[in-house]
Amino acid sequence: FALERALRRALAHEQFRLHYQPKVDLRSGRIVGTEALIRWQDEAGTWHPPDSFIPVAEESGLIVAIGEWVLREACRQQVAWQQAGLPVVPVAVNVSPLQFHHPHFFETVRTVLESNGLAPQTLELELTEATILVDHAHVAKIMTQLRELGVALSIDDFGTGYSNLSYMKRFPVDAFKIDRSFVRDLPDDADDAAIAQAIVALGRSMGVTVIAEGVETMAQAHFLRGIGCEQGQGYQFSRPVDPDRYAELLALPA
Ligand code: G
Ligand code: G
Ligand code: MN
Ligand code: NA
Repeated sequence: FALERALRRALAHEQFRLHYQPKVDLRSGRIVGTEALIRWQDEAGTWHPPDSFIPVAEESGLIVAIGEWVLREACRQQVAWQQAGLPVVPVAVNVSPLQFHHPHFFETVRTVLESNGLAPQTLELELTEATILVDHAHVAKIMTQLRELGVALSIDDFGTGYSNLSYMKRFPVDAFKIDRSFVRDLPDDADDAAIAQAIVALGRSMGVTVIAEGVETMAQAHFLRGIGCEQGQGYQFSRPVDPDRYAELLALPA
């Protein structure tokens, strides 16, 4: 419970920050989107990686409040970048299962966009398979509402969940993010190459954009581009960086 208490304090004392990692068009090299990733520096100055506190936040229910903070902050930042005259690309926010299934989730998203005067098209939500593979009727309803509003939806860590592909057909999504475990050993690993190709083919047949996560080398980027994967994200292009650094990247010509 010490960690839970520390997280409450972190929220109240504004100890969370967002870093941003570009998503890149593999053909042009241009930045076509960005993912907001939470960071926490406690009062002693120690940085905590999200893997160390997001699960606790999820178990305690605090993720609902933290997730709402992330959404507000990402939208506030998006407005600030737009006002600074930077190219407009969608900002993606990770949504955890509890947060998505909270009764007020859709209304929260709608209100945050509206209060920031932000076009829904500039927001994307990253959901995991774990989020969408329960309570189909409710999930489909919320996803449809979000899409009708204009918010883009992507499936994070694609391929690591149940991967019941017939479910995928029923859910309206804009992008599949190939999990980085399938990218790490590209291009040499024949199984991973086959998986990546299958996901790209699936995306193409469904009209869904495919983005590879965890792209760390030129060889991986080259292979992915060769099989028709449209976008990449990873250290090869940029680590997650603070908002000022991200604005610099966005302002650079591709
Ligand atoms: O940012 P990486 O650097 O360490 O993130 C690790 C994990 O934490 C990833 O699975 C990522 O999706 C998750 N994560 C990062 N930021 C957020 C956030 O704002 N909300 C949720 N729910 N998960 C996040
Ligand atoms: O689950 P999610 O995709 O939201 O997780 C994003 C996580 O992946 C963050 O922890 C981020 O720091 C990490 N990440 C981003 N790019 C790379 C990369 O090229 N290699 C590795 N190993 N991790 C990455
Ligand atoms: Mn993600
Ligand atoms: Na991921």
